[in-house]
Amino acid sequence: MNRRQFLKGTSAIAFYGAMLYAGCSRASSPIEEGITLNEIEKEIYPAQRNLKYTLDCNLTEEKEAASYNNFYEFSSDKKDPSNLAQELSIRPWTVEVKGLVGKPRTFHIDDLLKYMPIEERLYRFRCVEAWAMVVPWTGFPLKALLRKVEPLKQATHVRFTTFHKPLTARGQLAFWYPWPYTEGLTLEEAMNELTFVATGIYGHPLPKQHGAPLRLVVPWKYGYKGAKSIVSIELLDYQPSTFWTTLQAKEYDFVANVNPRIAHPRWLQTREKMVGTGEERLTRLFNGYRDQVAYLYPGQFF
Ligand SMILES: Nc1nc2c(c(=O)[nH]1)N[C@H]1C(S)=C(S)[C@@H](COP(=O)(O)O)O[C@H]1N2
Ligand SMILES: [Mo]
Repeated sequence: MNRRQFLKGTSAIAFYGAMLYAGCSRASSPIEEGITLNEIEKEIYPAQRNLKYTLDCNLTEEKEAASYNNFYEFSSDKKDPSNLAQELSIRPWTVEVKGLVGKPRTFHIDDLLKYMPIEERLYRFRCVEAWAMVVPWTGFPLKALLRKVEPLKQATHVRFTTFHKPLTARGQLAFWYPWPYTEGLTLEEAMNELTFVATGIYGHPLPKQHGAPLRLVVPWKYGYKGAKSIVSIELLDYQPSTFWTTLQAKEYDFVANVNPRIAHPRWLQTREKMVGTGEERLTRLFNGYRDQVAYLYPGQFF
């Protein structure tokens, strides 16, 4: 067997093992057929699942997750990005890592795929709009990338910026939005083990509507913190304004920790509706990741 078949075989065994262990089921993969993998991606996907991040619940169906997307660069209608985002060209693609760092660098996406520790993780995902999903992301912890550029002592925050291509992403012609989309974290949050740069989902590269070729995933925070199709990561010594805080900070605040006790001004956050099945669940503090993140918020009463 070649390396890819071998990896496929071993990860399939790990996969079904994990499924039995966690009682999870996997959806079929019609999306995968629409994605072409380059030589580096063929080596990587599907990646080994990190068994530290498995969950005791069903995964969201892949095709449901891939046809219900927030990606305002293309449309504010969640049905549209699965079509409209296909216009985005994702090679070549570089990510600048800059600002308050000792070694600023521009990385090509394929070099990140080659040199970062790529793994698969099952995460819960909760949008501020009260829908939720459970998906297997492929990627690497953000801290592995930040360490490469050597953050300076005075750095306190990180800003993530999405591409700006209004002729491709027609949503960016809407002048009332503060393009390009930006998001931010404290540096401590960015260095948390859960903070993940996703390059893939369901065992293959990200479909464009999910934010190819790389997007952020911060599972204890509302989904809008996870900027898609990132072109720059900048270390700062102040809390940056973001797409959502510029639009409406009272409804979409910078911290954005999932908390069922703090209602959105226009709806409750106590429950969530699962994408695909419509099943309702109780929302959990920090989206169920309290043990891994409570240390970040000392002095707060949980
Ligand atoms: N660049 C960009 N990133 C974005 C968004 C967006 O509109 N543009 N929407 C955010 C919101 S509100 C959510 S809930 C998630 C949705 O991710 P998904 O479509 O992959 O489920 O992406 C986030 N990242
Ligand atoms: Mo969202």
